[in-house]
Amino acid sequence: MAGIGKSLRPDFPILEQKIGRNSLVYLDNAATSQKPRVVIESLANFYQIANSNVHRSVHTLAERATDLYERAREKVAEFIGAEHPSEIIFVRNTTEAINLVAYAFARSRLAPGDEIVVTVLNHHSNLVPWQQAAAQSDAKVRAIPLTRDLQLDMRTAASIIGPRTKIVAITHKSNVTGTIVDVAALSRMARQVGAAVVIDAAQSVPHLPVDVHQLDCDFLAFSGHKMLGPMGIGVLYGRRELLEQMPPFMTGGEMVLEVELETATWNDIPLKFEAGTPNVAGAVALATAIDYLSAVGMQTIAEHEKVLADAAWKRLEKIEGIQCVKPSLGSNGIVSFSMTDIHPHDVATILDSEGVAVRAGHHCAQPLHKVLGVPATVRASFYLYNDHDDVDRLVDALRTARQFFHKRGRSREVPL
Ligand code: 7TS
Repeated sequence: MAGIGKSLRPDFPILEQKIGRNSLVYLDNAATSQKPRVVIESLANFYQIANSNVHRSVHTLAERATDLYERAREKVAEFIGAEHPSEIIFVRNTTEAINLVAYAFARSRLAPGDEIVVTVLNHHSNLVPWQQAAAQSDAKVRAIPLTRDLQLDMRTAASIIGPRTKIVAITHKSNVTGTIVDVAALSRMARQVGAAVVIDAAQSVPHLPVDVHQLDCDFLAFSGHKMLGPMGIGVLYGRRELLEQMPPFMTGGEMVLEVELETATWNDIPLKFEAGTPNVAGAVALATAIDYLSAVGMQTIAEHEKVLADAAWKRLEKIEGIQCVKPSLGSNGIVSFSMTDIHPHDVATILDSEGVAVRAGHHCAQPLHKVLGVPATVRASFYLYNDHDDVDRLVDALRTARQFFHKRGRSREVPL
């Protein structure tokens, strides 16, 4: 099982480098993933043989670029089980995708007294846009809490989702605890009251099989850069019927049909939501990333990460002074913790000096950290190219951190 990490690692050129004297162990995959050579080449290749603007000129390069761009859309649609490619809108990232829904869908539908239901697991990018939309409409944001074992409290969810609920905006997989939310169950509750379901899939689409029909969601957002693709390309899936009804988010070129000096009519979906020149090379390279992930298999990737995280937990739990943020049903490739007397940023700095890249902080999930009772955590997040040697290096580096601070006495306070 741990075999895939070792065999895939040579495909990722960045992992060959040293950090100081140590080989790089990259465990910050929840922030962004590294890119395989085929994706880097796909980007370069687009600019070498196909670069042109899309959907406008008739020359050969323009048709080649348009064809590659639209084939990338088809590939994304197939990857997440969308019914039609027109339900796939290319955006910059998850954040932009959720803002698109909050502006173009929510603001025109919310009335005073309506409620938007979120969860305490939500990343800020699936929380702040809803706060803004609610403030504009005199609506209210309500949050589904966690149980003590870091699962979403589905009983309370059933009492919070009610006749006033217009939108249920949830995280599929937490970027801090790795908790996987039972989206299909929440969708059923939302359907009963006629609310729309928006899924932040930034941490699920890159790491496990995701099918929009199984989840029964209306919108689903994710980022290319967390799934081996380039930065600056992301995806919003939206149910066709809803996208067709919605006004545009941004306006300008490409998203219009007819423009008079004082009025304009809108293009069909998906172009209605893709104003201006899109990131064509990014979309094409994202399609290459999807091919790479599919060849390995999403279920295989999910199981591989779970094996590594479980191996890490077993060892971490034996290190003195470690408080584990570990959901009872597993953390799915994410290992977050804090250490007594050592600030998370100090832990991350020492780990870096040992060549181990992790993230420390609140991971853009401050409400969740309030619930956890700590201002910050250290997070190691695994991906398909990691292996058991990386777990060994993480554990060794944490022991070094422990020894270093024991010698120096208590950690100084470092601001977040
Ligand atoms: N939603 C979740 C669950 C995320 O983990 C992130 C990024 C986002 C949304 C935003 O994605 P973006 O591509 O629009 O920036 N999470 C992290 C993280 O955990 N560390 O750095 C970024």
